[in-house]
Amino acid sequence: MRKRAIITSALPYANGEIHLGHVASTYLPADVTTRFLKMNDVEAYYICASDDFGTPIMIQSEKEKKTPQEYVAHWNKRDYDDFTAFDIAFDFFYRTSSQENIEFVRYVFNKLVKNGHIYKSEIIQFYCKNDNKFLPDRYVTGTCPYCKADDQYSDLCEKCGRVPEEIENPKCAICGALPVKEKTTHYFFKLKTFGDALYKWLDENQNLQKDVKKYVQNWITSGLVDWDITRDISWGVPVPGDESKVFYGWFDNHLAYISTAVKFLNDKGINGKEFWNSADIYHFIGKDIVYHHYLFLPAMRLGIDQEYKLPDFIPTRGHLTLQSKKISKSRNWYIGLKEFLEFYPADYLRFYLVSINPYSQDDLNFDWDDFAVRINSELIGNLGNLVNRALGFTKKTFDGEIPSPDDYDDKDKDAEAKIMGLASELSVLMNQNHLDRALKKIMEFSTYFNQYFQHKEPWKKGPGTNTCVFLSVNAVRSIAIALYPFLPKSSEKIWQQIGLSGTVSEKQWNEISKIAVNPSHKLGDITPVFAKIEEEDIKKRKEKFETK
Ligand code: B3M
Ligand code: ZN
Repeated sequence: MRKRAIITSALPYANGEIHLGHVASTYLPADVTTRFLKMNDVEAYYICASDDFGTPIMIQSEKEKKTPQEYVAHWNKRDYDDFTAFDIAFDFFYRTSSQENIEFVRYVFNKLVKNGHIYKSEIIQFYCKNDNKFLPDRYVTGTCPYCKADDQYSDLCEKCGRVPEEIENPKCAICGALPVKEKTTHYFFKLKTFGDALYKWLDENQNLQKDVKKYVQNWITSGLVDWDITRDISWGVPVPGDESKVFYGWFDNHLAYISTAVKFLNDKGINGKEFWNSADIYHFIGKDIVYHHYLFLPAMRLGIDQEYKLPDFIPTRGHLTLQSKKISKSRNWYIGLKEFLEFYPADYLRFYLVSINPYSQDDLNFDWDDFAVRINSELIGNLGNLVNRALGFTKKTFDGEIPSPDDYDDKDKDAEAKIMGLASELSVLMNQNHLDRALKKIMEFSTYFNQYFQHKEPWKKGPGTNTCVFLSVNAVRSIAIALYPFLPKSSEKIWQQIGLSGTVSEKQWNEISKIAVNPSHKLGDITPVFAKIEEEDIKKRKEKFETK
């Protein structure tokens, strides 16, 4: 049987445009990984959805005088279009407010009830008398009870990553007033009772990042608290048997990973549940939602008897800062994906964001000058140069026809070995999620062949010229394939210029290490694959930020 995989990335709130911060930590690494898995004959599907429910969306749609349904439909489409323009190739992009998800969420709740993991409890909730609203989650700000960080939302401390039981010094986030406390009845998930099982699961899963595991296990050791899973608002999945309440967004959203995948697969005529349970499950996330993905999500799956298996990989990455400052939509300190792509090709951004993004929780920084330098000197100066040189020289000197190689000297043998070894060298890094290092390896391979070409001086047309041309064009072919998960458009362009048939997307990964451009093959038309970023241009882009 072919290996199977389901890849998800954190579901974007249907509440605003996608910006560079989103794609850097989640969507791009997941897209690169999916493309890589597909090239390795894994039956892999990349699944995502808009995250439609919750108080912020309800309040914003009211402000815009739209129904919540209209409001989320708008953002669902816009986000999908922006992702597509960035060559994020979802196999299916759906929504948490789908009928399938609503039914699944209610099903899971009922099963959790049946298994004894849910209880009802009267609680005191913050209530704002100005706004006549219960104030859940982001609607109260205050001081984190654990790390004492100020100005944190009541449902998540951004400093220490924990979910406060009760925020200190509360304020209404809408009007700033001191909220009062009112009684209401909520449903709770017994997260506390899952501490041991979660600890064990983390211990046993060797694919999870060690440092993340460690601090999640520390949270478990210092004591979990039961989780309030309902809200007194109208926009959400209604609680079975208590329909005036809805589920908290974090109860239903991650269930859409499953319901969306299952719908997609069932529609294809594949048994979705069976597929899920025999696949490697990947959830790509940013480090701010570790708590939800390493505790709530697995606990809920344990609570329904693992009817759907737990994740194998939860690749977790840091946040993007912009010109070394924290991205903030409200302060307009961000770069919208759509706007960015009006100025530069998707592949430039993909190249830059993968290059600066290690497989860790370290933050990464978008810097306009650094972006221009890396594109101009690395992508164009190194890789573009090799492509141009090898293909251009063949065109000029051999009328685009690959010559038969002569005998190999030591340099040629070494160059050939480099090609033969590339696929597996890259595989090791890709399988460990070190996408940045894999991309760097491709760049080193390109540097190597630039030097090889330089050393061989084929323009002197001495002995060994044919071999040099033959191997260099083959190296360009290897690059075209290896580049595909990272820069799909450029990879296809290079492929066409070599004059090869079909598309790279149909190629198998191990093809990277084959010598498959044969003597007397004819190259296609050659034009520069990349265009340099001009200083003037970057200056203009930067101006917008320098005035802030
Ligand atoms: N919608 C976005 C975030 O907190 C949130 C992710 C849901 S993943 C199930 O980054
Ligand atoms: Zn208020």
